[in-house]
Amino acid sequence: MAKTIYVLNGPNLNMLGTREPEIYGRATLADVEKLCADTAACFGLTADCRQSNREGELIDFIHDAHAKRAAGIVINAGGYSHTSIALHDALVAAGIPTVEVHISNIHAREAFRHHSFTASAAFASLCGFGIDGYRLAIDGLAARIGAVKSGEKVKS
Ligand code: CA2
Repeated sequence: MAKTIYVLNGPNLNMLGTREPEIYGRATLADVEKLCADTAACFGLTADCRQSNREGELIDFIHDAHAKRAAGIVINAGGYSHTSIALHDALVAAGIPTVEVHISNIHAREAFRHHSFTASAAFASLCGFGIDGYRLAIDGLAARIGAVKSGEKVKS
């Protein structure tokens, strides 16, 4: 059976494509989720994409990923990235290879966005690539967990 990766998006990301296109672009969350599903499929992976505006529900998603033995997590915790020790703790406890994504370059924005609690629970972080960051994150996650692109040979 195909391995599953969880793609988790946090608060306000359901609003993508409706406001602040100069920062977040014009793609919608549905576009992001399709990009993730298509990219994951290239590696023979299934993407379980979820979004919540509630911190506790995002923690429940991480617990679910652990219970279901997910192969990886891609997370954009939105504003909670900068505030949530609870999300950090859930990711560490889950022990699942995780990549953090931010659509915008958080380091080129307000000082309160420069620190991310979720970053230190991830093996890699990407920011500033727009929604392409999700594709790059899945690419890197696939390499980390040994998922090979269909049609590509494993190097000996
Ligand atoms: O750059 C990112 O991906 C962020 O995680 C997005 C968060 C922000 O709080 C982080 O600092 C960086 C906010 C997401 C809000 O998304 C919206 C998009 C369009 C319209 C309204 C909100």
